Amino acid sequence: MPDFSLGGKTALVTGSSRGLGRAFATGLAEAGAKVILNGINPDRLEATRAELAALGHDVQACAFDVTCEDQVMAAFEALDAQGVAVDILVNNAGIQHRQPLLDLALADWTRVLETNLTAAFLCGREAARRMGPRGGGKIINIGSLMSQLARATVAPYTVAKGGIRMLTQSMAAEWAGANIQANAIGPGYMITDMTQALQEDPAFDGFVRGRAPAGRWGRPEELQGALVFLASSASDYVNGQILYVDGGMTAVL
Ligand code: GCO
Ligand code: CA
Repeated sequence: MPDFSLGGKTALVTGSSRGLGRAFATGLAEAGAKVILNGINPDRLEATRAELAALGHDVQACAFDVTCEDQVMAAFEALDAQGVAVDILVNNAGIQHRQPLLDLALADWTRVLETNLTAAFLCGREAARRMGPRGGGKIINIGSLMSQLARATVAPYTVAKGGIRMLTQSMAAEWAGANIQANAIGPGYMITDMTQALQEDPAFDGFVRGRAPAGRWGRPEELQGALVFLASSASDYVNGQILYVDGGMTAVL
């Protein structure tokens, strides 16, 4: 039996006050990890921290903006000062902006790229600078179906998520020798606030059900098994991969 336990490990999950990030944080905590929650809204973050703590999980909140280099560096330095070492980093923070390319403003393009891609570089770099000297670690970047496939109206998100796939491969190329495994999860269409408008659109809902061999949307908890695998020593020889958890959607036309 390989070791899937995360006991004694500390995980930082960016963008974890709600949505998929919250499910990721919960899954890691259930597997035994101490979890550092992150978000930019301190009140929402504290509310989530209190809820997960009430379930008996070992959680701590760390509010910072993942797109701001100074804040990312300061957050890691603050964790250093507390003696908290991040063994597992989940680069989850993300936003969506749906608009046709012809109408897209540069500011929206940039905002989506910074949040969904540049932030993973910044947090990954700070985490890896510390993991290497300590003997290794795990980085899990959150991709998307759009790491592989495009659809109209979500170009900046698609570009960022495609970039996540290649950032993951670059991290593996550069950091495998330091015993850091960097992999990605590519969630399919999941039931979260971010996809609420899509779920409520009968045409889009029908598209998802028809297009996914599973015939349904995914639930955030259905990503937890893949995450725990990629965060545990069971995946120590898996590096630079993206694991699609999408009800089979990327497997078929
Ligand atoms: C969209 C969605 C995406 C998807 C997801 C699929 O507009 O296509 O909002 O965020 O839900 O990333 O993997
Ligand atoms: Ca919802």
